[in-house]
Amino acid sequence: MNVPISPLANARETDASFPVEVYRRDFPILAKTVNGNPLVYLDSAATSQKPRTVLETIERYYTEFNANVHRGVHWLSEQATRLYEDARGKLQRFIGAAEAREIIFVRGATEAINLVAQSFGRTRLQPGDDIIVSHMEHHSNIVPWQILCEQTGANLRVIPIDDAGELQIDAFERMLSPRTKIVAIVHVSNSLGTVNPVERIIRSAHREGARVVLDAAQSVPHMPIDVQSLDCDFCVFSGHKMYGPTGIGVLYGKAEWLEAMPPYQGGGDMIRSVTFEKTTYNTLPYKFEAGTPHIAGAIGLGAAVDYLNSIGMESIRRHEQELLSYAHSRLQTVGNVKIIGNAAKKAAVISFVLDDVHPHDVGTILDQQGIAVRTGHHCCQPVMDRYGIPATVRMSLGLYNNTEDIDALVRGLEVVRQVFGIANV
Ligand code: C6P
Repeated sequence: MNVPISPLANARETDASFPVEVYRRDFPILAKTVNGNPLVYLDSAATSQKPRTVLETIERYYTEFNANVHRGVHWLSEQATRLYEDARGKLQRFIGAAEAREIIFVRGATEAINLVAQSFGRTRLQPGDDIIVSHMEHHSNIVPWQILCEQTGANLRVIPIDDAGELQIDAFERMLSPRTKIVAIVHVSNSLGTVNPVERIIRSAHREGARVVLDAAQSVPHMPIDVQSLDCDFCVFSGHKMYGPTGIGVLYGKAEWLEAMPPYQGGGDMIRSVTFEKTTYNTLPYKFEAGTPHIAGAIGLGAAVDYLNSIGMESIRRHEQELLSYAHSRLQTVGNVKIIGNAAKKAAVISFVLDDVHPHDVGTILDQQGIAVRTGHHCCQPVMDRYGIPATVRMSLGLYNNTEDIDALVRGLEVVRQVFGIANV
């Protein structure tokens, strides 16, 4: 096991500078009981829970300011527009983008990747060009590129991963050539937890003139991100994994690329003028926000950003790293557990299998104890194929998790072992 074990890894208490019990009270759902047990929520990689401030912000928007944006001269519309654009500014500062117009509100990471593939990719790729992805991508960062390859005659190349779940960077660098047009890479793997060396990947790709799409769906909620210092060309993430609402997410793109890209969808708000002879398009970011946007979602996401800033992303990262180390060491005490993904740098996710017990059975027995984990292929079938397994059990962390949650999981797994008669083997 390569994950560095922090001095606190075997202690029951977490860092006193991170008052997790106080933060837990911000999340009303964590007070629930499920199947007669206190809820233990270990599925934040699928979606995070929402703090009260986000819930209240959305309610307040609908009760006090609801109107369409960019369309009305009336007071309510001006308020809604101001709140919506304020949210854009919050997202800009949160990820260190140079300008607010580089933040495009979309439905989530999936829509953002499809937008880049169809707008940026479709107009630039030629037969014989290469798009590079890695073996650990989410289906959302594979299928849009496969569709683009079918449309343009480009080839999809895949960076292999090793047994620990790390990218084979040398293989990637050998793969790069002047034919490489796009490198689409996940920052933190949702199935293995691996934190990829994206700074090096971006530098190497740029040396060959390729553009980099960073899938930050599992990194933005867990660590500070600065898109300018990373120098990625595009960065995508979903609001619902970072304590915001569902149905809202962000495409960040460098203005020079977004300016040059054609619209992805046509409709209201993305035009400057329309006649039957010719339509001209709006400026950034509106060119890519056709139709009435998810106004409440964007404003709710802005509230989530305020909440994260009030705690501090570096503090969240440290807390989750300590908890991850604790979870790794505790899970290793459970007989018959095999962790899938032992990269030296991991974040917030541990996938594992328990002998011959199907992950769905593990998940069902844990659920009976109020413990929520995800089981299955986690939208990463190629990762499962790489390890020769159909599925894993995945526990994933949010800022509200504590050592008690991990202890409950360990106790829950002992119950699974008893049910399947593999205890004390
Ligand atoms: N992963 C999980 O349980 P959307 O669905 O658009 O919000 O996010 C897609 C996505 C893209 N990239 C990565 C790395 C992801 O983890 C996800 C979503 C969830 O792992 C749901 S499948």
